[in-house]
Amino acid sequence: MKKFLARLLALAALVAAPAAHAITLNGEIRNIDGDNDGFADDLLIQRISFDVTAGTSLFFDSLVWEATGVDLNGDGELTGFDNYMMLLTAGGSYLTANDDSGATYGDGSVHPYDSTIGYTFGTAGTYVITLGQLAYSTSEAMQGYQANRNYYDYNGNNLDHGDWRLTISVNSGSISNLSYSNSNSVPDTATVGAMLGAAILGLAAFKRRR
Ligand SMILES: [Ca+2]
Ligand SMILES: [Ca+2]
Ligand SMILES: [Ca+2]
Ligand SMILES: [Ca+2]
Repeated sequence: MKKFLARLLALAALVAAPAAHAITLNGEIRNIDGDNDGFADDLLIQRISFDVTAGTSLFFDSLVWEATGVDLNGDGELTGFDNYMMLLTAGGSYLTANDDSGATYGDGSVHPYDSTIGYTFGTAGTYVITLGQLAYSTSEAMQGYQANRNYYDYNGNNLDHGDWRLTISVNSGSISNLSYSNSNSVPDTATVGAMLGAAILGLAAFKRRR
């Protein structure tokens, strides 16, 4: 009877657990004047902050390398760079980082240069995931740029920026207060949620019309 009860409780927990879901963000890196010396000669490192509850398990999956000539993220451009991701606490303590990954293909990636990070957060709090061109230090991740470094596309395309897409799969726990500012795609971090919502609604409406 005890065994049966335990099994029933386990089943109830399984049913009550929220289904895994994913959040998709898009942006670009490009040269900016990060050190304010009057020259846009510093390379942006995208910073995305978020809160998690204790025990939250996330999988960060990037898509940046459109090596097959197919516009994988549907932004009308073919770009690519060898990206690198780093996970830190809001205070700047390094947690983990990844350059290349064999687990990157679930989001449509075609090249292992697209990094991934899987991480389970033991402590609730605010954390930061960063995405930039290989490679950068913890202090560069915190300031959000690499000084005196120019962007270059992977195959010499005459582009001044690199597009990226980041899919965050929430395998357990919860993520909130996702916020990032991207100098070209997102004007105001406070409106990111609203814009994402509007974009999703817009896409749904577009799909319905077709
Ligand atoms: Ca500068
Ligand atoms: Ca593209
Ligand atoms: Ca990927
Ligand atoms: Ca890489």
